Amino acid sequence: MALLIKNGRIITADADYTADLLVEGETISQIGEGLTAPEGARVIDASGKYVFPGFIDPHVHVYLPFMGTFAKDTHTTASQAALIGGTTTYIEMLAPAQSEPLREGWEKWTGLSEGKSACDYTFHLGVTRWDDKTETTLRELVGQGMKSFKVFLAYKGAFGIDDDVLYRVLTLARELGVVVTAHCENAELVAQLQRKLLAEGKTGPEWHEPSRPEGVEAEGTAHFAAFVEMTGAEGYVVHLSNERALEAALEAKRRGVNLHIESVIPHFLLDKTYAERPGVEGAKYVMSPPLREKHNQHALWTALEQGLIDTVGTDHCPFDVSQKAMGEGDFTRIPNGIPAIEDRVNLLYTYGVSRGSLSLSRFVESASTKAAKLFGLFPRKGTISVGSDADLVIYDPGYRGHISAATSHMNNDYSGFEGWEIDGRPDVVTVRGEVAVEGGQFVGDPGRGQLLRR
Ligand code: DUC
Ligand code: ZN
Ligand code: ZN
Ligand code: ZN
Repeated sequence: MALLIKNGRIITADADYTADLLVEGETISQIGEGLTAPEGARVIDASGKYVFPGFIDPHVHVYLPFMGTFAKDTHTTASQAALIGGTTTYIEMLAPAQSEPLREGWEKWTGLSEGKSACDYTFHLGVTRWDDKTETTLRELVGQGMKSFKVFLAYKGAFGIDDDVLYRVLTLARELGVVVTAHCENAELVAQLQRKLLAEGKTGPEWHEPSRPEGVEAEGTAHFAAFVEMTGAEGYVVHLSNERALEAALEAKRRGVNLHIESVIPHFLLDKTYAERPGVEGAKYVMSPPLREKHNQHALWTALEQGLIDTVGTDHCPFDVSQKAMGEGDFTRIPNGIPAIEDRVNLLYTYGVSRGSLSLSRFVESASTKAAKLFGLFPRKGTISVGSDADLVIYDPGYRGHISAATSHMNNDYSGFEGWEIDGRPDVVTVRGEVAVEGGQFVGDPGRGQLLRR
């Protein structure tokens, strides 16, 4: 069925105007004033609302075995929560255990997602070990359209790789023309500091941040940047959390290193005092890199508005309260992560655009367009133009509400943003031309999402 969206204020990374949009099939067929609806078309009046391109979350974990347990979402729950929050595409980190060859990981991750997601999705290929088949598998999967890699410099003995593997991955990526995304914390420093703190009897969640301080991330960032520079590859720092790491990345960029920067919504809004709450209340806020001192938030918002930070993701990673409690008496055993896939867009809009620290164009660019450009989805995704997929968010800036685990659609029993106000929300969300969300409710086809080959 065709869809005519009338009188919306259309916002893209480089335009802001009021017009009608005609959607036929899965794509946008016309944009203009006074468009008439073809017979049988559904007409939606978007007066007083924004029309944004579907938002893209470049960094989520849906299936994640971690510290002997598993993140709680399935693609069914994560994708519906994403859509309700305005995210129409997400990129999951495919992160095999080190005991698992990449091919097995690929089969596991695709098996868990196929036919389960309501929105479109794709993967960053996590390289967690290098065996005699890794290179062949990477070449094959890149050939099938999986054009980005993920490496962890942190997590010694789990996902983390050493410099030899880092060099190989970047060299191959350079040859194949794919971006390497990296979790940049120095694994050895983290392991040593964890050991020292535990030996001193410092076992609560408040010691998570001191076990991986800003300098550990700054070192990891500079380290990754040096490898990107020496190999001539294209790098992307994920979840950059603080001013020192930002300075390290910007310094590399000034030298001409081909590096992009992502920060994630918890680091813009939450500071380390949340993780200093006693017991499991603090454990809820344990993620890596950790929540930082508050002054870093100002640096992130400023860099975001200036375009120095490229993208805003979530690092969505839902562990519930009982899983968080596994780390009682040893903060190194708290599963890392904060769920946010549903809330990223509303939080960025509210505390960025609505409260005055982010322009509408930067909002759209950092939460949608730039990820599409970096990861080979543009202009199919990430913009509103004739021929683009009709992934659209009709956003109501007049809505007032607040975030709560009780009303969330993510499979979790707490929210890191419990009680936070939101100044807007998606009213209607479409995925490739079909309405998936109306009035805050999922009304779409639960299995319609496609694996995007790029
Ligand atoms: N950080 C998290 O907080 N969770 C999953 C992995 C990561 O790097
Ligand atoms: Zn990470
Ligand atoms: Zn180093
Ligand atoms: Zn992550």
